Amino acid sequence: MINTKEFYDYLVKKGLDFFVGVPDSLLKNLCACIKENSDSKHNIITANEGNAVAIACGYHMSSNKYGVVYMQNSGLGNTVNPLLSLADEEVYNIPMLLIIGWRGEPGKKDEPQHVKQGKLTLPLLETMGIEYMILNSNYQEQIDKCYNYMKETNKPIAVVVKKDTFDNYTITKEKNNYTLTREEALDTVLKELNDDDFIVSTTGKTSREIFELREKNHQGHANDFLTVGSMGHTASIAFGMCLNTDKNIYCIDGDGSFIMHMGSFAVIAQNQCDNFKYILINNGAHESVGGQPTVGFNIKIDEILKAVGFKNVYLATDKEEIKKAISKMKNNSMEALVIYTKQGSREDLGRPTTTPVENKVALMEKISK
Ligand SMILES: Cc1ncc(C[n+]2csc(CCOP(=O)(O)OP(=O)(O)O)c2C)c(N)n1
Repeated sequence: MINTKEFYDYLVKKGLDFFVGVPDSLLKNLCACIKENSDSKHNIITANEGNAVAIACGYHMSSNKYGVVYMQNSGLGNTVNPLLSLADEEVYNIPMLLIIGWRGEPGKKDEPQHVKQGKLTLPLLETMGIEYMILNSNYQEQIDKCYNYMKETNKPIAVVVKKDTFDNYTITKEKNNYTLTREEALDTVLKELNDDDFIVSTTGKTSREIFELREKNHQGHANDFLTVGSMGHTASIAFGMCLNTDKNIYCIDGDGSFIMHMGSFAVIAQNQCDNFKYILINNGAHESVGGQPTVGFNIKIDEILKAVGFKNVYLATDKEEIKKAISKMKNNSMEALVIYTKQGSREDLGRPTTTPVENKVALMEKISK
């Protein structure tokens, strides 16, 4: 295993001291180390991975230094456009060091949403003409090579990081004063919905907790679409569903996911679907992948939603407020609820035991009734 702090220190020593990206579960320790040791001008946690590449490009142009862009391979798709039409040697030819967490590495067991992405991670880099190396304990030599490559070619280069590459580095989680956990908030929401209401829930622990709550309550899973991958698109999936059914669709989102593709809300809200019900659980963090902060607590999400066309946005910090808000949302059009929670989840939280296709088929059958 690589000592995380020594790796970080080596990057900084090389002048690779500007970090930008979206946190990843595999890079949890590295992201924690970057967060703890870099100030806010040297670590920008971005809305999505494409933004991170673009920021690294801007950074290079004003500093002539190389940005370090960190991400999960799930986010590689978000980077394709800026890597190929901005940083590419045939366009502006801008160097940066990509650090990519390799979920779904072939031969290693991982969740369904990571399998295809894992298989295609290296071929995708090859197709994009991006040189890469798989990070190992000779990292000093590897980073030296990356550095020289960027200097000589002005091209992006990637290091791909396997599971358990970095040793433990714990983040001091930013404490907030909220008392509800996400799971308690979800439990309260689920109890307010009935068998005719459908859910589209966001990537990460939200969907895992919903799955387990349904198991606990012997309710089945046919009412829930668990967006296991495709982070940031939950609201768009829910909106697409709303267009062809009278059933109420409750989108249950996270702040990281909301921020990732915030532009989609302008279009969704302007379409004013009566049955689109939006619930955002705001814990101010990417809790599912290690608790790195989002800007969720610094921005007024209710005002943003209202500004794009939601008619009313409720705020809740306890169970009673959640219940009250949902009873109103049920009958009103284009209303939303933002629930503020603390961070944290159960150690023994499981994962869905049904496959994504089983999940989809069951939902399609039920929603058509
Ligand atoms: C495009 C993409 N980037 C990154 C990830 C890794 N990832 C999975 S869940 C998650 C955090 C989600 O944060 P938020 O929506 O605030 O929900 P929370 O985990 O706090 O409940 C991240 C970054 C991903 N799955 N897809």
